Amino acid sequence: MTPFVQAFIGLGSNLDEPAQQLDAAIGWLQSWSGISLLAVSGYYRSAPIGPQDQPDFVNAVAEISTNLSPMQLLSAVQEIEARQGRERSEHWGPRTLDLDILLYGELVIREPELTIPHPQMASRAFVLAPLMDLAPEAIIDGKPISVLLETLAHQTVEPL
Ligand code: ROI
Repeated sequence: MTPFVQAFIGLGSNLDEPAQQLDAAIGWLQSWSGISLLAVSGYYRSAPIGPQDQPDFVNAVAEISTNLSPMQLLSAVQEIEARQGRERSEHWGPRTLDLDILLYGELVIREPELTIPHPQMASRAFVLAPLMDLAPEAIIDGKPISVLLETLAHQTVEPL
């Protein structure tokens, strides 16, 4: 059996009452077998990165402890996305719920289905701002999260 590992999940939504989508996703994480919810960041409103012709997002990060393997955790978050009506249609398009595994302990995975740490997190203020609430001392790609965030000051992210 896998020991418990501390992990961080990024949450995002820009459709169908985004803040309520995040509330519901937190509820699923809280009740999921093999997952303990440790903390949730504040909710942040962010301008869309990528295609601009879509609503603003609401983003947050959840800190969990889990004895699920990385692939089991990926299945769990995909199941939660599906339960909340996520349709995988448009790449980088609007979505009711997006859950990304950001960090899984100290593990580094580079598989076609799963890359941890999340490959784009270091360049996305909508991930780093909420993560900063929970892990202000985190080092990502060898750089302190606070330094990374300063370089991304042009990306609009504000507390909801
Ligand atoms: N932009 C923001 N601000 N927040 C997101 O969660 C988000 N998710 C995405 C893309 C479309 C890349 N842009 C985003 O998947």
